[in-house]
Amino acid sequence: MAACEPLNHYLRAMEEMLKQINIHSEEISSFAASDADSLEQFRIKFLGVKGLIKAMMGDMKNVPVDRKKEFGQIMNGFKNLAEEKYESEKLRIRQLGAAPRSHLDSSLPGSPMPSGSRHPVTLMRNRIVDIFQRLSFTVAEGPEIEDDWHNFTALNLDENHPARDMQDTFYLSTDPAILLRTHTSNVQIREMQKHQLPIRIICPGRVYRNETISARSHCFFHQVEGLYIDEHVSFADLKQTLYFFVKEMFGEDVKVRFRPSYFPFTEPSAEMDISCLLCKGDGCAVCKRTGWLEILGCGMVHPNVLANCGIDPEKYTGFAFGMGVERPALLKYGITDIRLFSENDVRFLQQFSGV
Ligand code: 2NM
Repeated sequence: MAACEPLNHYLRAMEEMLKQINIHSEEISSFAASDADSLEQFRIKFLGVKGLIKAMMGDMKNVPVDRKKEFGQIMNGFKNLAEEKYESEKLRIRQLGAAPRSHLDSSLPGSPMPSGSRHPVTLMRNRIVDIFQRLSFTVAEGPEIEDDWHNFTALNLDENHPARDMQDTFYLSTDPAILLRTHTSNVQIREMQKHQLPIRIICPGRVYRNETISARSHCFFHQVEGLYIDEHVSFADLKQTLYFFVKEMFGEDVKVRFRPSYFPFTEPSAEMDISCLLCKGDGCAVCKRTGWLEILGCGMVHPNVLANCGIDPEKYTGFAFGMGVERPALLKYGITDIRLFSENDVRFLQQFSGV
């Protein structure tokens, strides 16, 4: 009996270890780490240098020699179970950390967006258009690619007018003649053709002329043209409308003068000057020592133009005017080269603000 005592002791120890392995295997299988801390606790408990598995491996010496192999396999399985659980939980916790975090405060103000600025030509065009809108003019727009009739013929320019020359106009085709409009008057022609009278429109837009590009002129630029047609519209109406515009645009102190001129589409025609904004009329380099700046052309719409659009010139009269946008913008902002307007250099553009 005495010889059996140590063997029984070993067997009991081994049975106890198998029981422990069963209990802990269940614990390991059902383990789910709630955070990195609880995962670390798991690692220390089972896989740490002073952990359960290390301790049980140490107890292998109590296992009878003929059971060592079997017990070793059980121990290895137990260790793998713990290690695999640890790795899979580590991965899961890391993915949880990468998910959107709920502590982000969506009510905080966002990072500021740098605000852009309007183009100086747009600023000047809007200023001009706004003033006429206050006089009940409405904005009308039309095509930049136009046929010969709407750009020239309807406007009373005969077949031999120099503006029709290839030297001055960009033709896209000659038969039929399709071109880039040389003024926004094509919009007025198209409005008159609708026969909805009276007409009171302001027409801003880009126009094209085949000119040598320099500091003072470009092959495209911007215009604002206006048209008012009704019964009994007179030259006095034209003058008062443009006086109002000049006062609003350049201030009360600015002086105005009309000079007789010629356009095929108006009769009589005039050009309007304002006293020089820089020298107040004394004479300087900007006004070429004249004391005056030419700002627009105008006149009473030629009866032929009204008739071309199907409007009875015996019943209706009207005035029209046209001005460039770049020239006054150069003056207002003290710019000396018109080419800056079309180069899109951000260092230039970001200097302008306002609406
Ligand atoms: C100008 C000067 C004078 C003008 C005339 C017309 C139309 F279509 F009614 F005949 N539109 N624009 C006109 C008149 C334009 O620009 C310097």
